[in-house]
Amino acid sequence: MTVIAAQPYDYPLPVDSRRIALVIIDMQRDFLEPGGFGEALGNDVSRLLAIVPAVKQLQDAFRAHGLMVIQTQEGHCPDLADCPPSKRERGQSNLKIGDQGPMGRILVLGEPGNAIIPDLKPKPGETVIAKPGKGAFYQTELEEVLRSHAISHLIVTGVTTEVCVQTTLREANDRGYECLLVEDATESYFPEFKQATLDMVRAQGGIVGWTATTEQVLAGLKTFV
Ligand code: C5J
Repeated sequence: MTVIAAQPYDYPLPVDSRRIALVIIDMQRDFLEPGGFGEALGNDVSRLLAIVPAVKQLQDAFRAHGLMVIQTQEGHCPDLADCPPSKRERGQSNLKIGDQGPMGRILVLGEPGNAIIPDLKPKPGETVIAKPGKGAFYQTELEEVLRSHAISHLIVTGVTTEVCVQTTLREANDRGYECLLVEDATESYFPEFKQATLDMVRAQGGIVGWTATTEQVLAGLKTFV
């Protein structure tokens, strides 16, 4: 059996490599770039930017092996019909979803700040899932896409670890997907929340899934495809 060295134990790869997909969550300008929404809220975005080379390495490797790469993008339609009032009203920030932010309307699809960062720009034909919630399965076509491509294994990356990444991992795990979270290709504005998420995912024999480094994933992929 081919595996990726991982925690809490080796991650078994499927016999058919086409069943594995890379999922890149919400690597959007507003969350990552200086001058964006994340920084306007007082967050240190350099923490998130630091994972871009690792995510890019994985994106390049999956593309080179002809494996599926899926990106997600948190955003709402311009009339905010898909944004629950609770989500818009939550918090005490002056900037709310739909307001004019430093890079266009906050969390509105099609706005400059809502785009995926240029370094990870999807290629024509690659799947991009626009999602109104934290989890990538909620009110999206993700499950249908995965089923139509017979995907069973998800290598998960992106931001932020304890919010959209963890929610998506849990949704995927409940749907039967074998999930591996890449330790150095995910990040949070809060280092302790990232660490807690890694610990939670792989606790109790991998109750939500596995974790491994980018290097371990790349080494596993090499023996696999
Ligand atoms: C947040 C995300 N934190 N991608 N989004 O609102 O984690």
